[in-house]
Amino acid sequence: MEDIKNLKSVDKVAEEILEWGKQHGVKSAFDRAESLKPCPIGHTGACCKICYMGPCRLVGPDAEETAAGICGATLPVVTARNFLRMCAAGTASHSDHARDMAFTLLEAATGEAKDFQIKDVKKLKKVAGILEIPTEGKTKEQLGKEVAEKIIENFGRQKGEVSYVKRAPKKRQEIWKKWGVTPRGIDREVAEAMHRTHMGVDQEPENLMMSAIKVSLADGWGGCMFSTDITDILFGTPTPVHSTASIGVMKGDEVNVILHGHEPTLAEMVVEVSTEPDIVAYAKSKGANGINLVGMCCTANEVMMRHGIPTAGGFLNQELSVMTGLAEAMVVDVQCIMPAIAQIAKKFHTKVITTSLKGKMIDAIHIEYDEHRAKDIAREILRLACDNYPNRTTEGSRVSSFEPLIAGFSHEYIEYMQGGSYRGSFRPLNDAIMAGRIRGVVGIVGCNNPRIAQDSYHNYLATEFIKNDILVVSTGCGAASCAKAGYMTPETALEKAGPGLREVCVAIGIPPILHLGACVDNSRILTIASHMVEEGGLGDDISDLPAVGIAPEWMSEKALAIGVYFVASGMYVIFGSESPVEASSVVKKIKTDLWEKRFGGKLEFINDPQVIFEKTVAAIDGKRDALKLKKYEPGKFGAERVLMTMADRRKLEKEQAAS
Ligand code: MSK
Repeated sequence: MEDIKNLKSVDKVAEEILEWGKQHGVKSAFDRAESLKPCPIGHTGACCKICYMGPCRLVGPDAEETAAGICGATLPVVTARNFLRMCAAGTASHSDHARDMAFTLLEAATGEAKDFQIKDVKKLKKVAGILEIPTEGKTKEQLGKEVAEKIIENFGRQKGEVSYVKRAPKKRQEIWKKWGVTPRGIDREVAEAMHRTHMGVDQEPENLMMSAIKVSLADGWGGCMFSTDITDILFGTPTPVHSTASIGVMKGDEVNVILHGHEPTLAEMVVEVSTEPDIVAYAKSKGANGINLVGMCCTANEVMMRHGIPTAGGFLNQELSVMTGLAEAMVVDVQCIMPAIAQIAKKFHTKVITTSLKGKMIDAIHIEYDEHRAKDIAREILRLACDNYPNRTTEGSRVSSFEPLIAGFSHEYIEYMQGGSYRGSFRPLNDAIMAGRIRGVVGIVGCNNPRIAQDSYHNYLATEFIKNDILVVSTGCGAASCAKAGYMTPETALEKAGPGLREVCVAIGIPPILHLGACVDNSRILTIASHMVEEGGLGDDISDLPAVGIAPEWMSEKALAIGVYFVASGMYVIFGSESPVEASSVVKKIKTDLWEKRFGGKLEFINDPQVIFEKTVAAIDGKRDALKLKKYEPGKFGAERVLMTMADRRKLEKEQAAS
């Protein structure tokens, strides 16, 4: 890793654009991260600004023991309070996204949002079953309405528990009950976290950190999981799809429209109308050969998983994609959108279009999304982009290389690929782990952060893990990193995976790094983990699985909430980059020792990918030992059931359909 220390990115195309920017005096977050050093208080102390007797700075060599704010809040209290607020903000963000999805489902079902339909009835029925809504004799619209209403009720629920809590293994639910962290309603947990952190309420670090667990559980087993399910119901549950990744997916002779942000509703409509003859003809009338849609951040993951729309990459590629000079429009909604894009766009011809009432931006064009006329708005946006095509100049770094990938691994498909429609299960995966063919599973998720060479930790860890027979599942910008590096193809298994993992991937025809979707789709990892427990042979709780969660280049509050809900679900979680609680040994002990004792999972911040790798492997091997599984040895496997190939599956399905 030494050689990447002086790099800004290991994404070759991004590097090319950054070089162009250097030569032409165009700066981006990569440059600002160099000139703007992180505030040192975050590393060595804490800053409290929740009331205006301060802000109070708690710094100094003995700050943990001696420093206090004007009210008397100590450094551990301030640190824990700040941490809890970050988790609450992360939960609020995912969950507000989920709420919008639920209202879209409701209006699609009642016919008020005519451009939306329920596409996946099988998934709708499955979700209805989990929510204990009878399905018999109901139209998909009736059922969709009931499902949407039940989910919406989960946000404002005051008592009881979030409906999806029961999807966790029984033992896990008991642990949550025992420690009083079972989330009630999503909004209630966010409101309570904000209340507890108001001046003069919760003064105990341990109590504050337990609240962080509770509010984050409302995110994972609430907001994120609801969002994933509703998106599947409305737009289809993903199945493997071919696509491409890199900023170089933009085309020199077409109108390039970048879909950036998180909520897939408008993006789906843009995808639908982009092939309408009138729109294509309009693009041609402006001199272009057509319309090229390109994704960015998590909207990219959503439209890629369902339509194969190429991704221009994750968070740190947003300004760079404008710097190509090829973007006619960048359409944004909520989350992870840099305020800098409207400013950098002024140097080129790109129009930045904000579409959410929640997320406006100075110098951007605002076209407000309204689900009641979603397709009309999508057409308006595309026409505006087409109108802008003739304004394209020669300014910009033209780049054109990209990598192929296979995306679309929903948990349903992962189950299907291990046995087909009739015998789908997690048995083969569990068996492969028990036999030592697969050593364990790692989730590599989360953002990019300009404090770390872009993609370097993601890509290093992903390749090292698969080399060591560890299956990697990925979401968010982590998935974009591996995709841009060309690691998300089945061929990667042959080139880079260890012997056991390679055999499994070749038998099923999958990449050794599976693209599971957007940030909210981390819920798919929770579902997979729960199914693996249910399947048997790997313990009776998520905390028993030889699995680790990693966010190596994290930066957002959402990432933190995700990390904490994985810890609360029983997983060892490692974050790269810096720790927001570094200054307090009291808080550090809570998120490691205390949380491990209570939940079987812990949260560590380790800013060295080599150490992250070593600790992950040690944790996986430790879990294997605890389960008394065969000791992992590369190339030496225990007995296991034979994995079904695609051909076997088709044959079996034909036979069963015929019988
Ligand atoms: S977009 S939260 S930078 S993963 Fe979901 Fe990427 Fe992190 Fe945003």
